Amino acid sequence: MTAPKLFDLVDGKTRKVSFSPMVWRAKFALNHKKVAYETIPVTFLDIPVLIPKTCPNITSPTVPTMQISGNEGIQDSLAIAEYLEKTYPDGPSIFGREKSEKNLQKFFDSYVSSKLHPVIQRLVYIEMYEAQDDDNAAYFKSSREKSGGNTLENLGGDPNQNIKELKEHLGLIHKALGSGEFITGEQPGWADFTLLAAFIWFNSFSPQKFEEGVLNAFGDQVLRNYWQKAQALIH
Ligand SMILES: N[C@@H](CCC(=O)N[C@@H](CS)C(=O)NCC(=O)O)C(=O)O
Repeated sequence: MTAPKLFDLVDGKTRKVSFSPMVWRAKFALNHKKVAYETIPVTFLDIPVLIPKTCPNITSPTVPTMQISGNEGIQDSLAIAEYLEKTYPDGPSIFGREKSEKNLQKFFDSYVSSKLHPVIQRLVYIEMYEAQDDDNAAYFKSSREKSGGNTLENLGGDPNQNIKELKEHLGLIHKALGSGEFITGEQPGWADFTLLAAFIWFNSFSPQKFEEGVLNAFGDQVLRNYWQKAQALIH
């Protein structure tokens, strides 16, 4: 079997910073299954051009998309993780062996996507814009302003209010991590991958706000220890 190829979103300026939370979910899943893979770095503007060229079955391209045998592409982070779980059943499980575990992890995934992603997005709109080259910056600004119905600055809102809201949403997670384990116990799983991927996205664009809004949010070491332990999984 040839190594799968993962389209990986990078910044327009250096083309080196891999920041997409959804791509990171897929990378964690690949690493967890110990599957060797290649990455194809793409900027926002490369996505609609390069993905359908390589994987003609993908007609509304987004990242992550993973090219498997032939030119077939699998799109969507959860679909990629489910494909890996099915294709490599003997490796460590991503979702847990019981259906109930998978259901709970999908619930956690929804919590991260619906509660943490919007507030992190507001906190890093400007930094994401500034990390792009001219063409990607123009695309990022116009696409987000069109869908959000406001300027990037206004979409970002009040940073202090955002940090406060982030802390509120992290409260239950902080409590769950108090045991010192991963969300899924001794071994990390899909729930951890969704959370850590969101942290990577935030930290890539604003290490300072990440420090304040996540690592220092609760006046103890719980989230810092979790982040530190997770570094071994980030590659
Ligand atoms: N549900 C999809 C979401 C994919 C998605 O929205 N990806 C974003 C990057 S995180 C994207 O491709 N954006 C392209 C754009 O904004 O032009 C998944 O989990 O993979």
